[in-house]
Amino acid sequence: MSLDVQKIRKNFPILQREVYDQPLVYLDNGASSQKPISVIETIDRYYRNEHSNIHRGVHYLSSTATDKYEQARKKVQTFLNAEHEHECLFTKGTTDGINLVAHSFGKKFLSPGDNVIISEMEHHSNIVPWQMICDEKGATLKVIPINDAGELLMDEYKKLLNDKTAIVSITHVSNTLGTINPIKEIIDLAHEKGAAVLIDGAQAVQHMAVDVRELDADFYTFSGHKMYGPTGVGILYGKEKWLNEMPPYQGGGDMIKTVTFEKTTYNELPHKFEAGTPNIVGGIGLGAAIDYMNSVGIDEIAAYEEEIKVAAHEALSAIDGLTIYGTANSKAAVFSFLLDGIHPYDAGTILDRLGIAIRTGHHCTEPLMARLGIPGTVRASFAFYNTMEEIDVLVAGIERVKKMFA
Ligand code: C6P
Repeated sequence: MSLDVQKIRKNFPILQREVYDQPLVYLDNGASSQKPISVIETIDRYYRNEHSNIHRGVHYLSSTATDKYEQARKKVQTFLNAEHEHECLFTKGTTDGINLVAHSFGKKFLSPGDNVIISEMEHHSNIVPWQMICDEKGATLKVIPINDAGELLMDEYKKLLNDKTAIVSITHVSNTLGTINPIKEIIDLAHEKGAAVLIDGAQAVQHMAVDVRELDADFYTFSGHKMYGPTGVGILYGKEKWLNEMPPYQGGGDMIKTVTFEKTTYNELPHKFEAGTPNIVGGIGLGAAIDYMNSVGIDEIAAYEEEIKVAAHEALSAIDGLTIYGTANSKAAVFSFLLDGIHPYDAGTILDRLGIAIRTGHHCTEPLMARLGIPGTVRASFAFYNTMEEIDVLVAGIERVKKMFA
């Protein structure tokens, strides 16, 4: 095994606790991951010793807080291999990043008769902002269908793309199915038609290395809280050429150069898109999460999670009456499933009592549920701190659920 998982688990205080007198088996990492002590201590230290507003003061605390925040941006730049630091914008999270692009890019570059392409497996965050801006601009929203394994139908994508496609917005990894989409091919095909591409990386950056330059992504967005960082902070990467041309998303302090009642001029990147006092501790905490992931090794994380995925797939597939939704060739360690005749909510409630935290419901992918013809699923989503033994605990828990409903 490539990682010393028991050692890693000691870095996560919450993994030592019990719920209902059972050891916690945390398999809800797709919703939010747990935090290593280095991130917790960074946040604690910041509020005890370092807090001040940033980009504003000449005093010691303000300039050190500013330096720390900007160092975190530099870490993000390296993490994504972006060309410039100022291409990495701090946001509230993935939802905020997608809304920023939809409303700012959409305002400038969407015209009546244009189209925007998304897919059938998108999270509501990558559907609703596009519906809103398409309605406003008289543009059409087109949807790439999937096959029964949960893979995008690339031939259908090629048919949807045309000269009127302004932007394609696709998830890198499906939060419900685990499918890893062929985003390089998606980006290249879009670029052939002159369309920009936004990648929703909410379920990707915690599992694999992402290189926005190699991908040639126009935009790439993710949340801090799913990659071992704090809540309320995220990143939107955007190519400099787009960010320079796009109008600000919000107005306020920090995003301006000069203001008179007659006219305002806007600040340079990245500040043009960061109005108001940001989530300073969130940004610094996100930097600490990147340091933590680097210290474990992103390739090591990916390799170990692949082992977990193979083992979990084998174990879950062997359970009688269990159907897995999402069997793509290329997928992450995310398992949505249903048990014959048992409502996901009932299964989730019983598993919870056994100390197993999983998510139930539509996972903010209602159109995907409609495509699959089901109301929801039980979802177990793994992280690199999960163990092979926890797969056994999950399987035993599922058998217990089945027995209770037999
Ligand atoms: N999915 C899940 O349990 P925010 O809430 O902004 O951090 O992330 C939104 C989001 C966008 N895209 C994808 C692919 C996502 O998975 C999520 C968040 C969580 O699956 C909560 S609904």
